Order: sequence, then C-alpha cells, then structure tokens
Amino acid sequence: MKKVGIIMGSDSDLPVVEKAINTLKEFEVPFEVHVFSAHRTPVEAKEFSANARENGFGVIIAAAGMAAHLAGAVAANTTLPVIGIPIKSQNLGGMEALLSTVQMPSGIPVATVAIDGAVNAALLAIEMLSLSEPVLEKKLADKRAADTAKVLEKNAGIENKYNN
Ligand code: RP5
Repeated sequence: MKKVGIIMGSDSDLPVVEKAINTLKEFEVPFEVHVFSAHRTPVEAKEFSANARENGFGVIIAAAGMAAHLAGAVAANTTLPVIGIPIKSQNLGGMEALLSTVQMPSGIPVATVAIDGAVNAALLAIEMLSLSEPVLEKKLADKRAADTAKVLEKNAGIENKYNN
C-alpha cells in the first residue's frame, strides 16, 4: 500500500496533527511524519515533495499555521494529491492559515480541510488510497456505519427523554 506523508510546519502543530496520525493508525495505513517548514527549511520541504512519488507515497498531508504556505509549496513540487490542514493560531484564530491554504491559484491544487481538521484530512487521504485498495473501502464503509449507529443511539436517548 502507498504511504501517506504527513508534514507539519512546526512541532507546535503536533497536538492537531496527532489526530490525523491516530486515524491513519486506526485504518492501518502506513505513514511517515516530518517537520518541514516552507519558510524555515524550504530546501528539505522541496526535497521531500519532489521525491515523494518515487519514495512510495500516494498522498501528502501538510499542516501549517499563520502565513501557511506549506501545503502550496509542497504541491508545487509534486503531482501527488496534497491535503492542507490550516492550524488555529492565537491572534487570528486560524483564518489566516485557512485562506493561505485554500486560496490556491489555478494549476496547483490543495484540498483544504477545516481549521484543525486533522481527522478529515486523514479520512480524505484514506479515501484517495482506497481507489486502489479495496480493503480500505470496506474499512471506510464500516466506520460510516459505526458513526451512524452512535448518532442513532444518541437520538434514541434524547427522544426518550423529551418526547414521551
Ligand atoms: C507555522 O508557524 C507553523 O506551522 C506553526 O503553526 C506556526 C508557528 O510556529 P512556531 O513558532 O510554533 O514554531 O509555520
């Protein structure tokens, strides 16, 4: 199975990124995690991205906050799909990272999830890999069914409490 590359701009992003890591572990999807910054270590970020396809990666998740250029910079150096996670900041609440990540000009796409949306980033990466991995298609369907069952159970509890 192809690997998911997870890159974050700083180790301060790890508490959010760990949610993506845990989701990939849950689905038994292979991954690598790195701290590469578009600003502080641009050479390493470029090298990783440019070699990612031949190094066995199928998709890259890039998490960054503030003036978040990482996902776009990664996408500029690979034709693998890139998923951006805008990280919440103290001053502007992550809106700056959201806009920096999502507003890519035509030609270099970045699939952007919600601010701190690490779980969805991992699920989207797994959905991409599932195109050539039937085992992942089944696991995704099972998770949807389990999530539905949980909501229906909560609904039953609330209906019993207020509607009788
Ligand atoms: C971004 O700047 C990082 O992705 C991080 O979200 C933010 C702050 O980085 P640190 O100052 O915490 O290293 O590049």
